[in-house]
Amino acid sequence: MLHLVAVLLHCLPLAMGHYDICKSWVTTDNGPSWEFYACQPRAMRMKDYAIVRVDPAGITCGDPPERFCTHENPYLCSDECDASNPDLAHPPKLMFDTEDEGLATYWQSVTWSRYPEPLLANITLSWNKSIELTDDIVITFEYGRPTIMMLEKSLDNGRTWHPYQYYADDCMEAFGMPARRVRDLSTTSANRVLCTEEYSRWVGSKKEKNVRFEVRDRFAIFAGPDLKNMDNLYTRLESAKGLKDFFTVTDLRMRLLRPALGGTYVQRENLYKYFYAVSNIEVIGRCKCNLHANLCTFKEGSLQCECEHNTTGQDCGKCKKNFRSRSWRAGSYLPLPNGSPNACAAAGSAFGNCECYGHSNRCSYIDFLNVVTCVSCKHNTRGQHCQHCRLGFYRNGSAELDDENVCIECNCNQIGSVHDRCNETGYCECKEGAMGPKCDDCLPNYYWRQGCFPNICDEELLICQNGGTCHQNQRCICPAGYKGVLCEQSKCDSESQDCDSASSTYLSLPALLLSALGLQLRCSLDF
Ligand SMILES: *[C@@H]1O[C@H](CO)[C@@H](O)[C@H](O)[C@H]1NC(C)=O
Ligand SMILES: *[C@@H]1O[C@H](CO)[C@@H](O)[C@H](O)[C@H]1NC(C)=O
Ligand SMILES: *[C@@H]1O[C@H](CO)[C@@H](O)[C@H](O)[C@H]1NC(C)=O
Ligand SMILES: *[C@@H]1O[C@H](CO)[C@@H](O)[C@H](O)[C@H]1NC(C)=O
Ligand SMILES: *[C@@H]1O[C@H](CO)[C@@H](O)[C@H](O)[C@H]1NC(C)=O
Ligand SMILES: [Ca+2]
Repeated sequence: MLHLVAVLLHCLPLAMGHYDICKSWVTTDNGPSWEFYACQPRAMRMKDYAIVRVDPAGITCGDPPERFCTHENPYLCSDECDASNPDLAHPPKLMFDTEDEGLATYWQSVTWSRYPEPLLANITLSWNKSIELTDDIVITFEYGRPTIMMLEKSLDNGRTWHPYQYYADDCMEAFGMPARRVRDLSTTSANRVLCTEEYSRWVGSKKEKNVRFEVRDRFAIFAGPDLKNMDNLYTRLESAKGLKDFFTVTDLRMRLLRPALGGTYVQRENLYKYFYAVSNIEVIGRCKCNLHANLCTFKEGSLQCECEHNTTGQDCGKCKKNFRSRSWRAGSYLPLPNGSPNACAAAGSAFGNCECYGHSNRCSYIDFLNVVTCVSCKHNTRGQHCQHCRLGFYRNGSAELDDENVCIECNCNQIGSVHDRCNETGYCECKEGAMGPKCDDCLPNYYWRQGCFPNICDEELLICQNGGTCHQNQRCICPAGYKGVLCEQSKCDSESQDCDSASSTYLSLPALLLSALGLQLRCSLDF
């Protein structure tokens, strides 16, 4: 009987769908205990949690009130958008509401009255949480789909953006890209960013309203047409570099670049029929919890994973305090079907009291010293407990000992420093003449030339004499007749021999003329 319960419990994860429980109480031959599994939250309608922003300011119609018409009825421009009248207003929130059957509510832009200046609008959705797409993004346009648009994504809360998909009725003309279809991608190109013409051509504004980002078609490359072979998809998500991240976003941005034209040309005499109208943006996905949570809740304005496996953080991306005896790892879909929880372990539980501050996954017992020590400390740490920084690194004062950033590279200037080590505040030991935390500067009266060398001349103490000029603190350029490091010696002061023989090479033109004259004079005297 007990065995049967165990078997049943064991099968539960599969029966209830994939990876939806994090642990279960099982009975084994050694008695009952918890068993842990990789787990993930259910997919949700993410549009309910997004913060939306529409740019530029003033792009939403109705302020001031404006008339518009449709491609079907281009000369009956009697529809009105008026932001101050709730019945005639089209604010951004109408892209996210639940609609009554048949009655579309939509955000609408101003009309293209400024043609030929482009009509541009950005719709940005932000979650302040990484989410993994599990189904197609579907953007529903009323009155025709844009003839040019672009979908962008961010993975870092909007700090950086990347193209996700290009849409145009003529990809080559709009983006200089050949048109491709997601259905034609292969296992090695499933995460390619492409331009598609499927959703931009004019088919009549009522017939086909949706613009898609095809997540299912890309999944189908691995899981088959009906997504029957999800195991293969999960295996691929673990092994193919960048594939998981491809489906992960924190923000999405639709850049609307040219509205529906309803024909080949823009009719200048009737610009009231060109605008954007979006009635719905469907984004189905799940919170990214690194396979450490099966619940994700909306708290304090953001989605947050309810972390298990003794992890913590918005994405369960860290080990909880006192559970950092080995470094944090994401759970894995493999081995099928339950995956690996890769749970964080309490300090002192798994390794006979050897704390490694999360910088090592392994301890070893050194027999002759009778100590347990961490093996292969990562993150530039070293020591029995990975508690020191490696040589050439120093302790990050604002990071805790179990932080990945705990050790910072000294970065000593190779030429200016005695060695590549530094003190606890990151100061390197400088050679003579060098200064600065990294020894990449020179002391006053030194100049940099593959290291710091004392000035030969300068403007203060070592001034070139007798009208000489100082060249890059390295040498005095002396006027004719002077020599010495600071041009302090007259050439004629010393042996006259030197003065004469050197003179011809250094003498200026007037001086040459003079000496020539002198020679002549001497000659005439001799006569
Ligand atoms: C839309 O966003 C892009 C950046 O992704 C920006 O370069 C562009 O100026 C924005 N357009 C408008 C109309 O705000
Ligand atoms: C984003 O989420 C984090 C973690 O939940 C929270 O601390 C932060 O205040 C949120 N930021 C915004 C702008 O909502
Ligand atoms: C997490 O820590 C608790 C003790 O606080 C322990 O009972 C539990 O088994 C741990 N979970 C995992 C997955 O290691
Ligand atoms: C020091 O640690 C903090 C906290 O993790 C981190 O934000 C910062 O970037 C680190 N400093 C350097 C120079 O790596
Ligand atoms: C590191 O060296 C700098 C420069 O010599 C010094 O100012 C600083 O106090 C030193 N820091 C420590 C912790 O010794
Ligand atoms: Ca709507």
